[in-house]
Amino acid sequence: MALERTLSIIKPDAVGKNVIGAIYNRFESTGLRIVAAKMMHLSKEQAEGFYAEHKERPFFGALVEFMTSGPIMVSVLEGDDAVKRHREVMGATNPAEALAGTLRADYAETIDENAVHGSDATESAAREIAYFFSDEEICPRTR
Ligand code: RTP
Ligand code: MG
Repeated sequence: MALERTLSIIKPDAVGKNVIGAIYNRFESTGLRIVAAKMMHLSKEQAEGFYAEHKERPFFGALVEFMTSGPIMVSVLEGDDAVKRHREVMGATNPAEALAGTLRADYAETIDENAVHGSDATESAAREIAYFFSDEEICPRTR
């Protein structure tokens, strides 16, 4: 198994529900380590840039509006197979299809407001981490 990093976003709906700690707890108990974190309230430009790959999709406008509707918690998670492991903890994009015990089953209401984001591959993880964090802001494990 490879040690990987992935980008996590706790989205405005979940921050509004006051479950940042509960979600971090789930990451830690599944073997993922938080190596960088910050709270942000994205501008329209920042949200559009982050989701640029979706700009032709019909849900793009609603997605940007949602992601700018309140603060988010952005984190870098590190661990063995972190990208896949994180996606498993998150559950399916549509919470109606998310397995019991996943974050989206527990905290998401709809496909549009689905509590969390996670990078979908190591390449997108590298790009997404660099979108929000400088190298100096990432603090790998030392003990
Ligand atoms: P994410 O990027 O947020 O981790 O979610 P994902 O990979 O599971 O889903 P993706 O296809 O990348 O879509 C990004 C976000 O856009 C919203 N979405 N809405 N109404 C729809 O059909 C629809 N499809 C996607 C969701 O908020 C999704 O997380
Ligand atoms: Mg995605």
